[in-house]
Amino acid sequence: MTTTEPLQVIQADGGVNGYDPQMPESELLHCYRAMLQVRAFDAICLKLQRAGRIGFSIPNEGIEATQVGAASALRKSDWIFPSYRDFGMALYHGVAPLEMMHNMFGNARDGAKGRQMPVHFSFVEPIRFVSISSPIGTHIPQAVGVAHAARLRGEDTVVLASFGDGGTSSLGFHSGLNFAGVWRSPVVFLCQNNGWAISCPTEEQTASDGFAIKGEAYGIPGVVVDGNDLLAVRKVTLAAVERARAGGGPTLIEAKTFRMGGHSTSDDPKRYVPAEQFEHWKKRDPIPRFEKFLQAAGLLDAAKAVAMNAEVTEEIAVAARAAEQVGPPALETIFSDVYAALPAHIRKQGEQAFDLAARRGEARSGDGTFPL
Ligand SMILES: Cc1ncc(C[n+]2csc(CCOP(=O)(O)OP(=O)(O)O)c2C)c(N)n1
Ligand SMILES: [Mg+2]
Repeated sequence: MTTTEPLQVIQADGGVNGYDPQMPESELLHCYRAMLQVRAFDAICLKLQRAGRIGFSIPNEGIEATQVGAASALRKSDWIFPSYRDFGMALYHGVAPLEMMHNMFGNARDGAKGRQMPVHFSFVEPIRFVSISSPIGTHIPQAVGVAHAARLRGEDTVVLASFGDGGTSSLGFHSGLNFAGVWRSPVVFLCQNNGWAISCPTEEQTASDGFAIKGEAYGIPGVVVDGNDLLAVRKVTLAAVERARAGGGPTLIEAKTFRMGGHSTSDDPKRYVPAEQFEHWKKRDPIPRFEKFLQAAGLLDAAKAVAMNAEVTEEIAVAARAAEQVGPPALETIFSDVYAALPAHIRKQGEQAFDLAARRGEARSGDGTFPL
């Protein structure tokens, strides 16, 4: 029921042993571009954070193929319950980097009005990308609930719930998988096993033989895949999505990968990750690996790769500059989106807050009126 050897498609020389991904050239290049976008977004956010221009960011280097490969198996009508290391799924589905940068700066155009941490994105269009939740694993039963609701309504929607190896120790993982198994919910669980939960290594996380096997206790088949092989991740995710859509129930995918950066910009992984692990995984970088495949298939050459990289980096840099120009959300937005009709005592508190901000010279354009 559970596979143990990670499925691979792309070989060291870029060959695929006759495998046909059944993706048009434009789609393969779109996947490549989305991975470049993740890496550029990461690199620029790291610089912004180090320069004190944003507060925080989450590195994704090394896991781009897992995010993009899995996202490519979904329809726009499906739902994503992501982990905080999954924004490549949003980029793949066409969320504009500028929308994401508004969140990184917590500015007035941020969809969450600056109330979320950076990287805690949520989007309704072009795909339902549910707000990342910081408490690990809490989104797993929520994803199952949405999948169950879709089934009750007779929709053919599929839900992807993504989490890390550390997420499998949460209560949400066990209750979520249990009910998904009982209800045969149309949900795909994606465990990104990157070997670490901040500084906790896999061997201290679980005594079981990997993570895919954990599905068996809940009657859910498990599949292990090479998470740095975009075509392999897409292949297993597509099979799981199609099974779920056809009423076949959930699947637990374990994607073996590695984060080449810190847990967050507040972390220094060199203090706990052995240097050999970085060297081992550097040779397995998912982007050059996919480049080799594209080159072998005659879809990419060095000049085109350089040009795409430059174009994507410029796109993200332009987005960062534009988002930084947007001011912070107006003070009154802390009173919005909660009440249909603002209670008198809240209105009074607001007016006092606006008055105080004005007297201190802290009021900005827009502060001091209720939009409600
Ligand atoms: C319930 C809960 N416990 C602890 C934390 C602190 N914390 C944040 S990220 C993290 C590690 C999660 O590791 P993993 O699930 O493997 O994901 P990765 O960061 O490796 O992608 C921890 C322990 C938290 N956010 N929520
Ligand atoms: Mg992890």
